Amino acid sequence: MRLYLINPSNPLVSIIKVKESRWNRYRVWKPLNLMVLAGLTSPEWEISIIDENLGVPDYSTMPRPDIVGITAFTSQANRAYEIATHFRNLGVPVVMGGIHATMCLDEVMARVDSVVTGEAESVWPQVLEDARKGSIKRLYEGGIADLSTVPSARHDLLPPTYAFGAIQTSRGCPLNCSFCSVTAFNGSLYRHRPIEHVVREFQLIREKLVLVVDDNLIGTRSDHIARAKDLFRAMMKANIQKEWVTQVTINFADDEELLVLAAKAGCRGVFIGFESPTPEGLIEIGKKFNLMKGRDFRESVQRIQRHNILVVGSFIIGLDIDEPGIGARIAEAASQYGVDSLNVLFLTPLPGTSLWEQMKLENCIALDSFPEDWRYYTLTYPVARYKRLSLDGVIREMLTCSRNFYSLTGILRREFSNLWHRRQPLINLVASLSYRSNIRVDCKAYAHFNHQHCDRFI
Ligand code: B12
Ligand code: SF4
Repeated sequence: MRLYLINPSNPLVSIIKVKESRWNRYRVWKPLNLMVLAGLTSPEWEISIIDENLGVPDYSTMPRPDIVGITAFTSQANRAYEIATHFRNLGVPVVMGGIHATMCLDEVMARVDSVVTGEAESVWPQVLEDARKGSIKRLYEGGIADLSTVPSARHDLLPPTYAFGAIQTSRGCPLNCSFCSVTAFNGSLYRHRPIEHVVREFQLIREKLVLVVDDNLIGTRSDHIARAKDLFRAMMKANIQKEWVTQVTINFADDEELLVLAAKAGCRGVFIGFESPTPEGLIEIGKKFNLMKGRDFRESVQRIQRHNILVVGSFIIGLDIDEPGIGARIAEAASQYGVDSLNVLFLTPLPGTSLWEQMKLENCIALDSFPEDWRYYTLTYPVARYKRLSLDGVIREMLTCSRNFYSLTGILRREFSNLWHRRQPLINLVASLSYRSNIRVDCKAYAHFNHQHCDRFI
């Protein structure tokens, strides 16, 4: 029995355009979801994981599979439907799962044979068993998984092309920020995998560099932090010898022992959502814990960096309170906080979030011809009518922000500081050059986008 697991490409996402910037190799990540599904699959299945981000194969020249499983973020949905149509025309049953299938069930149901909603651990073996018998059901509801049942992902099934391996240690988030789908999809309970499973899986990863995909590795409570410390101690004890990056909240900076252990366990970089440079912005999107009284962001960032851990700061443009000048303001705030890299995204209503409900109610969603328009839901295109910024205006703010932060003087200043403090100057330089070269790519893409869609934003 032959199973294809496919991660569709999204040609509009600049991070996958490896040919346009060779630094982008460091920004193409493994589809961990498909590797986990493969880990849940029994040995009688011959599995191929196809990541179209490495190149779209000619499926017609490949052996006919018995079933195809497709994953998709919202931005990949259109390509997912094209792949589904190809295989359904051959009479091969197609199953789709993941975040988009869960949030847009009716749309997906109409285009594939079977849908798996939620986390798949409890239902995937049954899907395959039904497929083997030729009696696949239209819907399987996975819900929220018991994380002790998450198998080691099949790290051996993808080529050694990627710069980073991938692993997950926890799921769920109680914070429910208005723009984020994690709480809606993975639930508000912070759950974690048994530490020994995580350590064992780390040892299966070939790559020296690893992305720990958790949304917030340290959780929100003191018992979560205690668990993170135990995990780091276990990783040290097992001598896993990996360098890894992950996502955390700024609270990471508040516990010196946590920072020491993380660094000793191999942590080399963290991605932190600052989201807005103003308290009003943070209140608007519900990111209240960034408002902790007396928090000095610069001091917090420096405390993390002192442990040789790079900090990537993420911000959003397009909030109701954002006015012309917000791009420069974000670049200035990011420089003032002292982050090593800056990642700025357009406020985007993703299906299933409270932002989606609100923007729909206020009739602010400009690109709403679905499924075609999903390809723009990459957070790198404006898809909504923003309160105080026109389409031209919001794009201008985005470009100003990137140009200011990634100016040559800005890069050199940060590089000099990293060299001085011996904080991974090479990784930081690669990231900065990658971001800088993407400005050119983005500029072209925005001009084309504006030309095609400006009338829909009026
Ligand atoms: C790692 C990650 C990335 C990596 C992706 C690596 C990859 N190729 O998978 C990178 C950095 C590239 C990335 C990029 C983006 N991401 Co991202 N990312 C994540 C993150 C943090 C973890 C995903 C993960 O690996 N989880 C671990 C696996 C095991 O869980 P899972 O994917 O949910 O899979 C389980 C189930 O969903 C299900 N399942 C999944 N697929 C399938 C398929 C079948 C057939 C079946 C049966 C089941 C099934 O089974 C799995 C096991 O239970 C999630 C947040 C999250 N917690 O999910 C955001 C998340 C998926 N990303 C998101 C977004 C918006 C993006 C971007 C569009 C924008 C951006 N700049 O961040 C880009 C888009 C890239 C693109 N190609 O279009 C959103 C997606 C929302 C949506 N509706 O689409 C999320 C949910 C975060 C959020 N803020 O809401 N991302
Ligand atoms: S943005 Fe981060 S903190 Fe907010 S709900 Fe999503 S995962 Fe949780």
